[in-house]
Amino acid sequence: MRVAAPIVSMTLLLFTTCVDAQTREDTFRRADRNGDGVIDREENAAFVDVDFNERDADRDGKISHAELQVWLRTHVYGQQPGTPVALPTAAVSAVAATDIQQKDLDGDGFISRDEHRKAAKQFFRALDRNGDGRLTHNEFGRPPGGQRQ
Ligand SMILES: [Ca+2]
Ligand SMILES: [Ca+2]
Ligand SMILES: [Ca+2]
Repeated sequence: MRVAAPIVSMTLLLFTTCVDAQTREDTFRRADRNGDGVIDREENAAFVDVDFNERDADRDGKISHAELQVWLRTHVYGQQPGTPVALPTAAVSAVAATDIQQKDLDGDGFISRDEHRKAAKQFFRALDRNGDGRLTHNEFGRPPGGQRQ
């Protein structure tokens, strides 16, 4: 059975909903490969894996706390990779630690690809307000629990 794969991580949303509409826009466009304004299941699956690979810098199949901090600094604000964002180290460290805590189901201190997929799937469900397995631009742009228009 094919399972609908998820799309963005909790961490990304946490930051982007608080901070930066442009980053949300960029993320949506990256995930929406065929540009039809909807992120479907196949696009989700592809995006989640690419997203994992970006975070797992040393390609050992696990996202470490250090890797996640680097990723947050270089991706969260839609910056070019390698252009660190001036965020307080303690804040980035805390966000990374919280993210790992939430996703690390086996408690080894790392986020595995499988754990990443599971978390992203939950998140996708939260965003998919009408439950049709597709994310529209409108659904994507607002945090779960946010107000409907
Ligand atoms: Ca699409
Ligand atoms: Ca790693
Ligand atoms: Ca783990």
